[in-house]
Amino acid sequence: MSIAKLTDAECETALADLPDWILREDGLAISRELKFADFNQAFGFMTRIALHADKVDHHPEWSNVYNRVEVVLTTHDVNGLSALDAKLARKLDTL
Ligand code: H2B
Repeated sequence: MSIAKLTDAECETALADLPDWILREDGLAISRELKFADFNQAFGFMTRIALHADKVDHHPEWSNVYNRVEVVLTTHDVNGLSALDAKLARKLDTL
């Protein structure tokens, strides 16, 4: 599947819809930190995202410490952001 890298203007438009996400300084990734009640909630969230990510074949970079999950989204295939990152970010926001 071929996917296009978002232009700067498209990144801005996408981020306007994603207020909890931060554009990395180099403009090639977005990130968000999520906090849960405990590890069980955090890992349950990661499990649901993992199943979704594999289904859509677009995977987050992330780390977890106890109740905290740090997520970085980027599209390796275009070396930057694509519509897939915006879509996955919205999915994370809804779960
Ligand atoms: N995830 C992310 N975040 N970026 C990609 O470019 C990507 C991916 N590519 N998951 C997919 C898998 C690709 O490697 C496979 C072959 O479709």
